[in-house]
Amino acid sequence: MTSLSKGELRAELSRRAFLHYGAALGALGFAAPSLLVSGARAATAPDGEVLTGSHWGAFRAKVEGGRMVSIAPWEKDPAPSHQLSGVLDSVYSPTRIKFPMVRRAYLEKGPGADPESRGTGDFVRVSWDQAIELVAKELTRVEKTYGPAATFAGSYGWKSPGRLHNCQSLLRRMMNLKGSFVNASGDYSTGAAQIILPHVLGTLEVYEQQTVWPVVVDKTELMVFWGADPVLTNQISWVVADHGAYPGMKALKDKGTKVICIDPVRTGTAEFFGAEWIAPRPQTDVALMLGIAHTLVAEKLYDEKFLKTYTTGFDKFLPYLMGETDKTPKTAEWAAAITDVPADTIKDLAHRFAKNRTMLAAGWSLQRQQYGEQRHWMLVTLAAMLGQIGLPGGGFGFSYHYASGGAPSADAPVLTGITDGGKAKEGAAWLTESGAASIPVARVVDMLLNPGKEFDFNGAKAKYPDVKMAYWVGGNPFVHHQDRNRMVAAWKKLDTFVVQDFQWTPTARFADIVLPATTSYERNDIESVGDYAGSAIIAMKKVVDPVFESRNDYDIFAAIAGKLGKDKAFTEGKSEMDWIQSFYDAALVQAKAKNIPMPEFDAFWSGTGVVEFPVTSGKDFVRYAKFREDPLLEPLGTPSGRIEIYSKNIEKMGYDDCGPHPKWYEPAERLGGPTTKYKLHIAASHPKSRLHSQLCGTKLRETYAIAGHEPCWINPKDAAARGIGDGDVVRVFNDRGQILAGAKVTDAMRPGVIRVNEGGWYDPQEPGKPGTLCKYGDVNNLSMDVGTSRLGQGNCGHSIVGEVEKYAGPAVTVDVFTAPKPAV
Ligand SMILES: Nc1nc2c(c(=O)[nH]1)N[C@H]1C(S)=C(S)[C@@H](COP(=O)(O)OP(=O)(O)OC[C@H]3O[C@@H](n4cnc5c(=O)[nH]c(N)nc54)[C@H](O)[C@@H]3O)O[C@H]1N2
Ligand SMILES: Nc1nc2c(c(=O)[nH]1)N[C@H]1C(S)=C(S)[C@@H](COP(=O)(O)OP(=O)(O)OC[C@H]3O[C@@H](n4cnc5c(=O)[nH]c(N)nc54)[C@H](O)[C@@H]3O)O[C@H]1N2
Ligand SMILES: [Mo]
Repeated sequence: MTSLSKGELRAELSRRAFLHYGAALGALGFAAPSLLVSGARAATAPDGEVLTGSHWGAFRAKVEGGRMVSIAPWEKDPAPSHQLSGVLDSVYSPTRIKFPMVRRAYLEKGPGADPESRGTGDFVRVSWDQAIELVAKELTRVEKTYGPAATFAGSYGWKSPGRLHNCQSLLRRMMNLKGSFVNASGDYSTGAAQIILPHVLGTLEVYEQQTVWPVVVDKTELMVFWGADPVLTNQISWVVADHGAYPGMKALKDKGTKVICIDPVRTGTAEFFGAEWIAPRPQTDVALMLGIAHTLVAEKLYDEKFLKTYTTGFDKFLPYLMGETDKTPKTAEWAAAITDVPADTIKDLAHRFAKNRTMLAAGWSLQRQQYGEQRHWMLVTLAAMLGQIGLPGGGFGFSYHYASGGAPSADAPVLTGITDGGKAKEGAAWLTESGAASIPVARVVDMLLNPGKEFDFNGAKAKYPDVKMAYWVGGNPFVHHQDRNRMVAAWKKLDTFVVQDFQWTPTARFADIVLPATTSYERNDIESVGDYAGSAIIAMKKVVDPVFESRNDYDIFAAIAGKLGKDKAFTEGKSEMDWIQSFYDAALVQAKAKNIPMPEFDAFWSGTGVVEFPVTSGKDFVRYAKFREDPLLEPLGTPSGRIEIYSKNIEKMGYDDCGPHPKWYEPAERLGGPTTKYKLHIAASHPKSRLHSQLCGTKLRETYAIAGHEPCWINPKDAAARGIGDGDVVRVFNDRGQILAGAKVTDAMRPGVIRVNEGGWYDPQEPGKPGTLCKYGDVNNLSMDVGTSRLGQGNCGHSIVGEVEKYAGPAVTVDVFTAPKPAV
């Protein structure tokens, strides 16, 4: 069911997780040759104003002479994102891919030729016909020669919203018609948490609705943002952003509710709330939580009755907490030595958590680290000890920072979308996606480097397939994946790498065949507003005609399917508007059955292009209230029906890196770690003015880049000790790689921690050369490519240490933000 959106995936995965762990046991013709600067093209999309949607929210685009000239947020958006200005620029930026292009050596000598020239920008322009032919032939050759598990189409990333032009579902739809492929499961966001939490709570939890903001505002006395920066991260959603968390956050602030931020950075959220700032050493949060838990026990502040009624296994966890099993009581003093948070502060947190109605709202950075599974498990354990789970405004919440979790859900029908047409496989939950084989998504480089190697994943064992070809759409792995140098080496193993995007990303530069896609503003589509709120269905009407020779993902895949003799099966004989209407009509049927007012399709599409839904029962939702009321009739989807502080299923797996109860594990490297070589932790957080790497190629970059590089935030003490001044060009490095960045000296950083946001475009000085300097500042040159543990196999993008120095080398030119020369 990879065709589902992350929102639907959320519900679907929860359902599967429930079944698994649950009580039951457990688009083409030849396009007109491109003359074409966009403005010169005859406009079929009319001038005027068009309402559409994006990850950054709904907006009205103004079109003049066939060109989008300005963007204004939808008037019903309560908190529009400043990033919208970059969205306009992204359509016309110099990074746009104009034509299909093929790497010269590949075109001349065939698959696998001269892999060293990947990334050097030596491309040749080809016609669409030639490009489609090349791709179709290669798909066929690889399948015939090496079998179904030699093509990787587990392509991951933040493709644009839209239920039809869902490029990843469309890729897999085409691949399923061809034969089969290697898929990927999970995501980079919550790789560890989404595997551990079904064992603990019976749901993915990370993509579930939260106790709603109005209840939090009313009842919460102490709000704790733990490794979470909701003011920054709620700007975007997987579907069209509703921004419904912002009115909630504002009301909480206006009420004057006490807020604590536990974060190595004094975040924008901390500043917005005027919060108390507690800055532990990164990666040590489990120790902090254990110190608090120990204090609760030592001072008899924990809720024994709650533990007895609603949880299992506390008796097996307690001896570890008190040090009976390992002679190390996890006292506040013990925790202070690891976390660098004073023991008195830790005890004080325990007292205040117990005394107040406390909401522990955790972000996901915590689990994008080695042993990441332990963080959310221990946080649930701590919340269980406090006994407030299921009470209005108390307990824990793992999505207050994401897609406006906690914005009340509307009574809305479910909007379906194009499917990948694959048959779900029977077996372990993580294997149920279509494909000949599946790997945990962040193990892709490990897979390429180690064909045939056995790996563990959530109790199962499997072998890596031997992949010869990869096809990527709607993602930017040469920015999002960890340890760039290892990745560059692994990629040399591929015969063929096809990339379909609308911009010359670092990934597209490393491709053999580059296919130019349209942006979602160049085609018609339909989408929901709000992952959790589901407040509306919106028409994403075409704003402008395709820029240059770009084509819709749907049309590209339909053409490839056509070359394979499968065009009817791919299109089912439907046009773009037929598909869109079919999704709308399926929602309309549900709406009628539930008496939810919704116009007929034609009235919707030719009218305002938006249907809003009312909020009724969703407005006072309290997570786990039903379970608290009646744990027998409303059991959790865990084997015991309760919160599992000890998991017998995990015990059976026998992993040494994820035991049967939450535990402190010393990571391979961390700030102040016993064997750590480098003195600084590098926080690779999500950026305020981008969505990962998206919009990095736009004018927005000029608002934050320092001396033309990605910023590196550094505390004044750390800067002074290294002779670094504000605005200096610095070199950030460790044994894995080196990048340039621009120093931003600020006391918002905890000493010992520097910050370089993820998503900066990889700009290698010598493409393909191991260890080469990244000229712009892609932090994933420095991160490590290991799984969180054998259980979750998530990525460890937040486990980085390194050093920084004033850059003394020769001046460099950042040139990743213009198209490679032959492609201009
Ligand atoms: N060190 C470190 N690394 C991290 C993280 C971290 O915290 N630290 N975070 C991780 C997380 S949580 C995530 S989710 C990933 C994000 O990684 P990605 O999702 O890969 O990042 P994006 O920059 O959003 O890339 C989306 C790409 O899809 C393209 N695209 C958008 N719409 C379309 C479309 O309609 N058609 C086509 N063909 N292409 C389209 C965009 O142009 C862009 O190149 O990064 C991960 N990497
Ligand atoms: N503007 C914007 N919003 C986004 C995104 C984006 O790219 N841009 N990406 C979206 C996506 S795909 C996702 S998955 C979410 C990501 O949401 P998160 O994973 O929650 O975001 P991060 O920025 O990785 O981390 C949040 C905070 O955790 C802190 N932190 C890092 N390490 C530690 C630690 O060891 N301990 C503690 N206590 N704190 C730590 C960071 O300093 C940061 O302030 O955001 C979403 N929202
Ligand atoms: Mo993510």
